[in-house]
Amino acid sequence: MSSNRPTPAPQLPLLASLRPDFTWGVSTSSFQIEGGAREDGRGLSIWDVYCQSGEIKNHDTGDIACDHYHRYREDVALMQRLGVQAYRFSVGWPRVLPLGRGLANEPGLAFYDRLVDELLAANIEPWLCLYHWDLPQALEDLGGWQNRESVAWFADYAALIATRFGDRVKRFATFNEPSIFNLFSRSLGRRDRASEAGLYRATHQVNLSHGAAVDVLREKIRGASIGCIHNLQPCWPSSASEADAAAAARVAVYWNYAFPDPQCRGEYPPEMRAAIEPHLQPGDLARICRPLDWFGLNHYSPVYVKAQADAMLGYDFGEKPADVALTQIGWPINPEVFDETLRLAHQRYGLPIYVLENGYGGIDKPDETGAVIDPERVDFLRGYIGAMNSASASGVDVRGYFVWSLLDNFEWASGYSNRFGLNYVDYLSLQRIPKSSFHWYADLIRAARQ
Ligand code: IFM
Repeated sequence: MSSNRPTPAPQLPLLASLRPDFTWGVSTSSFQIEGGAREDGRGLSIWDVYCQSGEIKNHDTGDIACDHYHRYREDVALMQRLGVQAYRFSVGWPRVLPLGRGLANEPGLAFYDRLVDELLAANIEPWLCLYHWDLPQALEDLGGWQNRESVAWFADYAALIATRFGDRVKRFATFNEPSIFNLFSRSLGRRDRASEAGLYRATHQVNLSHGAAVDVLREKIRGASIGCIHNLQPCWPSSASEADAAAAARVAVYWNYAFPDPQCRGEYPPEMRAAIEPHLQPGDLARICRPLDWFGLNHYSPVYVKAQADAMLGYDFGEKPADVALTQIGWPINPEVFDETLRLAHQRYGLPIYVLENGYGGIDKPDETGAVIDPERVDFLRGYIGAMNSASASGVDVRGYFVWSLLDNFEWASGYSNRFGLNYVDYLSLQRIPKSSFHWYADLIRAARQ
């Protein structure tokens, strides 16, 4: 096998302005890597069910995924080779509470015990996210986030996790990218009054669930460090038309501010207030806006938007201008926008920032020697980490950076066709092959920690 090292090692100026105690990490999520979908009493999630709908590319499912459920030791060993100080993962809610509430599933909890213990033994800090989109189907059958009871379901689930893991885990995120799972599951459909109200009802109840979980974690875990993870990306019109500009402005407010504004500033953005009003009860904003320790920021690229009159928020994804640099899966590459986004989050929310997702989606393949050479991903990471360094130089309090992702994995509706990993996964043999970006990132972390 070739050495997998065609790219020069990282240069230190890239890191010159970062804090000495900066945290380097990688992120994953339960449904995207675990597999073991029918094992040890795990319940069904909405994604198990959605995978049967025919909507997923190549009819892929999460049944086996990266088989992390069985191979977590090998995966922690890969993290050790990378030299990361932290690993962000999510707990599969239906693995630990098969019906979403009620009786806990001991074998499911025991899996996360083994994972956490393995991480701690490797000196890697576990960052546990409670919700990365795999809602138990049994709760969806009761209305899911549309049901105000969801606030109590989520608080009880948080209590279970806090009680079980709070002795060893201190870093907790309540939700990953609440605007994305709400927008993508609800707003791209056709406009009708009921579903429009449903979007805002779910939005508000996810926000209330966040606040309730923060209180539970705080009460049960001494020294807990808590945040929520938001996807912030500017939404730009895909043409010069007024209609596209209006659509981009409308979706930008929802995408970027519908969750962090009430959580961190105690108010919904003015453009959304009328739509939220029917779902708001006295005291709700105070329930949502609980003290947080950090702001989790995920960022990939700007988003191009066009007007789509019959869609719920009046938008759809639009064409990108021909001169925009793209990743292999067609996402714009623009590190300057990352710098601007970090500044915006710093100014608007004033919390220490951890970048908990950033990475390059490709169509990687092993070459004839079996090596996976991905210079495009290395260039992407170099550009984006450089942009973070300049944000830090201008006073943005950014304290950590986690690559999405440790492994190639189940990329939602794109199935396994889009690859974000520092490690290539051969989905037949389940072998992991560190890509050249893996070695580059390991070298960068080593340089940063010297
Ligand atoms: O894979 C996803 C992840 O689940 C959430 N943030 C964006 C990633 C890449 O699409």
